[in-house]
Amino acid sequence: MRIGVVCHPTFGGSGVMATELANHLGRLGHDLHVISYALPVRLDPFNAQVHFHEVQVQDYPLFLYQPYELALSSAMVETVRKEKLDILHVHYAIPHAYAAFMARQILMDHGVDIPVVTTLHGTDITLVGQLPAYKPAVAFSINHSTAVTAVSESLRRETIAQFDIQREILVVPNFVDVKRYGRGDAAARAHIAHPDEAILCHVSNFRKVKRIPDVLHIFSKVRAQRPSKLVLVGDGPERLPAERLAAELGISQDVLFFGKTSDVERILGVSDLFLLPSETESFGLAALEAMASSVPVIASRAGGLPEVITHGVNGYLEDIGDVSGMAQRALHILSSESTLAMFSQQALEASHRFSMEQIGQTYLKLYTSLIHGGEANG
Ligand code: GMT
Repeated sequence: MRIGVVCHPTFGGSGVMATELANHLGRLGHDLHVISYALPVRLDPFNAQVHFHEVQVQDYPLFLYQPYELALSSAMVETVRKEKLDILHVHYAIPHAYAAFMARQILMDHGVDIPVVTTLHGTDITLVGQLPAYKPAVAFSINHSTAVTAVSESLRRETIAQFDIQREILVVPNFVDVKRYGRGDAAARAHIAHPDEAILCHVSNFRKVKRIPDVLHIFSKVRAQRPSKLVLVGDGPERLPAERLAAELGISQDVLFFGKTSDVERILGVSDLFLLPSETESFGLAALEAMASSVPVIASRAGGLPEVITHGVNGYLEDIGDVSGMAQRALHILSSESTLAMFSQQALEASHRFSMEQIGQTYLKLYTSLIHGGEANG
């Protein structure tokens, strides 16, 4: 199959999912053409089946804002025609689903009718998609995609509740390549913490929705009861305020800001607990990656997180903002080696429900049915 993929190239979960899916399908022998404004971080340079096409945005002094969607639609048209693509899969509705609709219309004038799959990831529906400047265009492009998938049942329901949706939306959850993750040894751990210290971890793009202050307050309460370190991976607008809050709480010496590192697997591999107290989270790919590294998760009972984490089995879910409850749960998991080992083992087992092989097949089946004119969902 010849598949076009459109995604944001950044560290966010939708770009990671799109890229890992492209890498995986490429390894299965399909031809993948990834279209974006920059090389996606996780795109495998050693996979000859995966090709990158950069969107060229032309500058012109008349414009205050350069028309990226136009350039993207043109790049899609050009790539579909040149590479004879069978299908386009766009990740994150804004602006990709809208640009894909235009590309499809243009291609029809060239006698090409290409199916478009739109995958909704989260804030394209729950936050950005709600802004009046985008909402009608998001609803329109969801209704006019050939097929639409959402990464959780919660996101599917939210989309239907928030937009005037005239079509079916399939749930295809995110996945993890469990082979990439594993436990690090004592020597690796020693780089971060003393042998008697627990290692708590958080990975995100440090935006308000992640409730970074809650991460610090939970850690501060845990640290008051037992020696521990907090590793923060990622960067974004909430990072500087977080550094200030850590100082105010007097915990700076035990909070390590690692920024945008590509060593997430190794860090998860030495972590004991993962914290994700988000305001909303359509799925929580970072939590799934932690679980694949045998790390239990303390999270908020929000969005699609209960579809990934089972309360009391591979972590705990508490109300949004309940930092005391989350700290208590963290301390319980860390209370003995056997409790931690049990939660860790159960986290690893749960991650296998979201295997890359299985979800990859689900997407391939969807593509096949659409290429052959099927009405997979609408
Ligand atoms: O909003 C973000 O955090 C970024 C966004 C993205 O595009 O990367 O993340 C969303 O998509 C991820 C991949 O499907 C999900 O795992 C995240 O839960 C989701 N984020 C939110 O819903 C806040």
